[in-house]
Amino acid sequence: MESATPPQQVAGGSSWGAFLKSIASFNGDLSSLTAPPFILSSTSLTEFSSYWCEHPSVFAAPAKEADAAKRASLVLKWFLTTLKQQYASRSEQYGNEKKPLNPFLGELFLGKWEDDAGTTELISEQVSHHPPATAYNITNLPSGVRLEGYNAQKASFSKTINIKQIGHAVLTVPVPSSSDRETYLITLPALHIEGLIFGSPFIELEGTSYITSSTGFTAKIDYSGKGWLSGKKNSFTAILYPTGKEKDVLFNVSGQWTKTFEIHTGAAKSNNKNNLIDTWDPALFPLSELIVAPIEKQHPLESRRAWAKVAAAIAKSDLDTVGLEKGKIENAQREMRVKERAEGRSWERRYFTAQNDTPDPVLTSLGPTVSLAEHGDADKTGGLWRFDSGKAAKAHDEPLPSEEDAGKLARELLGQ
Ligand code: HC3
Repeated sequence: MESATPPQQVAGGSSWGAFLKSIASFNGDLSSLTAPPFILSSTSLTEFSSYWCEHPSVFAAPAKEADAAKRASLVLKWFLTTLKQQYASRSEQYGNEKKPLNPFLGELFLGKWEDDAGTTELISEQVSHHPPATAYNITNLPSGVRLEGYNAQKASFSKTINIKQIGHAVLTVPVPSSSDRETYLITLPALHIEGLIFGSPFIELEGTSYITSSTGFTAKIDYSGKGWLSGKKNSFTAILYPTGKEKDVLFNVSGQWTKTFEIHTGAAKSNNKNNLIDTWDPALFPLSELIVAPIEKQHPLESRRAWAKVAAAIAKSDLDTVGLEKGKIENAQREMRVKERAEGRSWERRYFTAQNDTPDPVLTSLGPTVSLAEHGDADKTGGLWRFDSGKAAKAHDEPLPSEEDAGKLARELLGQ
């Protein structure tokens, strides 16, 4: 794991101080932040979708639980275990949060996990560029547990970078010994960057997020950080209750999302070792390894292949080449959009379809509980994105483009 980089003057005259000044006047467009080279990450935001499932057996566990309330508590547990990967996996030592690559429209990140939970497949696609939005679908094949969702970020500056996440996730869990499936609607927490002034940025979550289920349970998660006088970094408390009856707490969870947490039955006031039913310590549960095809076997639009030259230049801190190679992709993408407009067509997403005209059944039934609009803020994410199994089957059956066709695609779409 890399260590935190202290504020410094770097070759090319790009200093942390200059970066802070540019942040203070930035317009909310995260992609426009010109960060110094030591803060650039070679990981694209399309890869972040994998952070939802780095413990596939925890992801699949609810499908084995017969009791509906306990199932909901396992879903809550899984969600809480993902927070460390989502928001701190890149900055384990704290203070090393970097600026990810801003994906191009149509960028793909595909992978799978093979472990005790069987095969779990991941599909992530950049479905919108203006505004930037990433959609994903993750399926554990043996259990049928499936997560789909999409997200965008709305950033603002007030003392630091504040990010509101727009979008949501939907988890589908097959109910054991039945043909029923239950759905969980998951909202995404807001976050801000701490430690900016010291040149060691890390994420703190804030506010409240929810998980609400078609079987009538809601989990409310409250995030807090280290205050001036008390509190610990990355803290949270969560309660699970029958939807609409917040006082009838069935389970409560508390701890730090980067460290350990405990699950008790009932309300927190009665917590003791007799009602402690589960604990989580990430140190005891190693992450399952995500398998990604070698670059030469990837589709030209797959993230690590498309950004390979930029990533190599970032690794060498060669800012000129980073700028040049990024510029090639951005220009080719701009030209493609102009061409599409002239031809009266738009980019065909490979795995997802925007469902803007038909009311979404999950948002219609569960959205009001968690204050999510029926249209899912589609105007801020370029659409209400849902996984399209028809498109996925077609993509699955399509052979990889020949070397010649891959070259053509890379030239046309990525300027390479
Ligand atoms: C804000 C963020 C980009 C967005 C990242 C998101 C919200 C993306 C969706 C994932 O599911 C969860 C997630 C985790 C981390 C978020 C990133 C942290 C920093 C990055 C900014 C664009 C970079 C700001 C620059 C700097 C140097 C302060 O890190």
